[in-house]
Amino acid sequence: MNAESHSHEHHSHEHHSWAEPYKIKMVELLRMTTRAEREQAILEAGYNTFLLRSEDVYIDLLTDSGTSAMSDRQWAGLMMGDEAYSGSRNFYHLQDAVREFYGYKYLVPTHQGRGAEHIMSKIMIKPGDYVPGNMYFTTTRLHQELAGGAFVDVIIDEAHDPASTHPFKGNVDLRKMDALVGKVGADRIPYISLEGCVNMAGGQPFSMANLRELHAFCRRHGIPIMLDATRTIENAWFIRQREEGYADKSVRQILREICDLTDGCTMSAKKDLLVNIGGFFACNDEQLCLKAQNMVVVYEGLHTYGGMAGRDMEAMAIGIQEAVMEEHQSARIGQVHYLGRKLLDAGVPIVRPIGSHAVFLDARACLPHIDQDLYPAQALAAQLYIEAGIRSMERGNVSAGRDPATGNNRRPNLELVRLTLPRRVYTQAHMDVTAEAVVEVYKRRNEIRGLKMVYEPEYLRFFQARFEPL
Ligand code: P70
Repeated sequence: MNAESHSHEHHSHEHHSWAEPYKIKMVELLRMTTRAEREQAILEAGYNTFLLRSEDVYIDLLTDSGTSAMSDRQWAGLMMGDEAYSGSRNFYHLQDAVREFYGYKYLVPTHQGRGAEHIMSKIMIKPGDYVPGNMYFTTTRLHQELAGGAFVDVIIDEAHDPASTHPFKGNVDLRKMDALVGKVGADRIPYISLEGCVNMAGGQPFSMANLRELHAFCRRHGIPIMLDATRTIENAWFIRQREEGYADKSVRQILREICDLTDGCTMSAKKDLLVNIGGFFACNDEQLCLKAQNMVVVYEGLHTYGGMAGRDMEAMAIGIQEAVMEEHQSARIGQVHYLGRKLLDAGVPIVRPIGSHAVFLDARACLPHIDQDLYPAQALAAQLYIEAGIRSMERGNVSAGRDPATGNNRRPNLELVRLTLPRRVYTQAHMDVTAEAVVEVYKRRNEIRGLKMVYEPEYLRFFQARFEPL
């Protein structure tokens, strides 16, 4: 109660400085490089930041996935790993934590998020089905397609506009849902995939009001809501900050309220849950759980570990408890917003509002002279690496891939470079250096040229594609 009211007081002074609710016990030394070394490294990496060696990177903002710092308690949890093949005590700890904080009855662990997506897609989607979602995610959509389904985007239009300041750009457009049901029929829709802090839209939350409306709609039509719970705790924090009636509720309460309006989830625990590896599928329906348990032994591992070590499950169970702490989210998202505000103040075009886990540069606005099929965001990410050894990730035309029907690049409206912040890893000075480097690159934006793709793998091409400068 005391801690609760204290942190609320903290929130009401939104413009005061945020601070980390931890101190540093161990550090990892970084290697500094010269500009000439970086020019060589990115050339060898085919101008793809995924193909750089991490030792050649100074500040690694490629992803917040599996890159966060675990706490001393989580590290202690690793030592309590029960590595029995079956029935590990750590599985039961994790199941208890998922039941307590997320509220789902049944838990099926997987090695990471896409393992859970694979299993859910296989057990729920029939060939010819349509799977609506509040914007695509790369791995999620691929597994839907591999199971014979077609993804349908039902996010509000504002989400595709980097300049729109709508506070809940992750919302589902109920008219788009209604139109889909009218067109294909509810029996061709196995579920709607609902993501918190929508990654490809810039880390944008949905509102509780929108979820409640969606829930009513889906109940009417018998369509389950399957949550992509990867960044839902961060979504809960935004609801607390922005939505009428939630300022006095805890992140923990809001998380439960979200999950209670859904039927199950897939989870990449490498984000919100502060672990380096892991994921799960969870649901309330026993029959669905039995199907998932049966599938997990084919692709991941026994249903009490699903590809994780016992120690990983223990670290995750502890991570859940740390992730719902108000002061954790306040510092985590506070740091993202600190970096974002610096770039806004310098006039650099970024996706607004600033999201949960990253600041997204609007490469289309930065580099209007580069056609989208010459991959402006890919080129910008390469330049930022050359400038200061900062690694970011393309989230534009390369990530979106080709339309299976036409074979053409999808040319999405959002052509972005994501500067993603690991949790509890970098300092405010790192944010200052990052902002300075982005501003330097932005100043010489007119000299930046596009790229030609010279190697294109079939699936998830952005991971391994290679480019040459024009
Ligand atoms: C990222 C990572 C993973 C992710 C996610 C959402 C909302 C599922 C997953 C899959 C890693 C990544 C993945 C594909 C392309 C680029 C980067 N996102 N749902 O950096 O989980 O990686 O554990 O299999 O964000 O955003 P996993």
